[in-house]
Amino acid sequence: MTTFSEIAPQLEGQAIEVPSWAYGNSGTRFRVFGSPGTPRTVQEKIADAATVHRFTGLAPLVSLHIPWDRVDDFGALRRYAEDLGIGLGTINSNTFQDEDYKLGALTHTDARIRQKAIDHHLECIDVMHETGSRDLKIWLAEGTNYPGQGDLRGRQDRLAESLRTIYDRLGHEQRLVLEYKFFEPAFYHTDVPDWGTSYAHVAALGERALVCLDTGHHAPGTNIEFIVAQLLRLGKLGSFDFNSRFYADDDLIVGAADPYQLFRILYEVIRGGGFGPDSPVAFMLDQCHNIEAKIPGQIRSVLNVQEMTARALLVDTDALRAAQDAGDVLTANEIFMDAFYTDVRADLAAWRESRGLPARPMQAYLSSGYQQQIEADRAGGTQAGWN
Ligand code: PSV
Ligand code: MN
Ligand code: MN
Repeated sequence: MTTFSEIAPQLEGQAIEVPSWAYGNSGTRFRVFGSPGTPRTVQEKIADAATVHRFTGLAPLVSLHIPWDRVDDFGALRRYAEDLGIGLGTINSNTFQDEDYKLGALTHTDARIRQKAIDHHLECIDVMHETGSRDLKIWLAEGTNYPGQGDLRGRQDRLAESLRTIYDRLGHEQRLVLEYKFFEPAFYHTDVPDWGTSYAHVAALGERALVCLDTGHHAPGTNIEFIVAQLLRLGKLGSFDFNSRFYADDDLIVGAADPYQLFRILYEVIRGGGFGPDSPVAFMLDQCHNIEAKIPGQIRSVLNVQEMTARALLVDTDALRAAQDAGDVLTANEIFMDAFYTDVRADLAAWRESRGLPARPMQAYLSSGYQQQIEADRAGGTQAGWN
């Protein structure tokens, strides 16, 4: 049996990137609920992200969304974040809120609209140079609602061409991660519906193009850890967007709906060399906190990832391999489950304390006065959100 003290050193340096949009107001198509203390500016979102890092030691980067987080001086924004102890991470493009993109952006039949969408991505790359970001994340809201509406093949060809132009503009240290989603907002087909399609495009582009796996973007019952294993095997897993789903693209707190699935995913990440200081895989959250408090929601999220990582590291891999090789089905399963069922919370609390962090980050945040302060300071302003 592997012990916590044996695996603890591997937890050092774990980094989970948080999304700026988790701090703004969000909702469903039925209602967006406001909440006291919600940031009014990108600087306030960054301050909240830095607070999550201060209490957990787990979230050293915040990911930005353009144009939601557009500012005049990204260099100054970077310095602002660094002064607060964090960095600016992945830059997310947005081609889903412009009238021109109703029938497509990078896939559009009209060359002018395609160029407009490409130019937006080139602007994102310019931003990345200022912010020091490594990754450009592309999620496309493109597809069709009705059979016959678009030429499936032609759309793929135009997409490949557009992505090529964007990829060729990347700096040598920069990467493109292409996210897939099997439905919504288009419902008959989406242009990048699955890992295979994303893989086909990034493989054609080159080494610095990789797949982004959003845990909420699969059909129910999909074996996501298998996809993780396969992409790592192919050297093409670039990043995760972690969240939980029950029905659709729910964007709920990671590990809330199915902690065992998160454990299984993290086990494959570790197994495939995707965890640790030299790993090319970015761990990000892609979540919205529609009804719960946002900063505590993010604290809970990064702690869930840490907790399941610790449990996955506890799998006794030598014993597991021996049982697998011996064809001992039940022992192999038992070894796996033993690690999953191990409660690591007390060990993690003591470990945090030994590193100068609060043993219980959630309680420490709630009694810190930060929430009361932002509620007082930010009263009366226009809150940021999905805008
Ligand atoms: C829409 O599905 C989405 O949730 C994607 O997962 C993106 O990563 C995110 O929005 C931000 O653009
Ligand atoms: Mn996502
Ligand atoms: Mn999504």
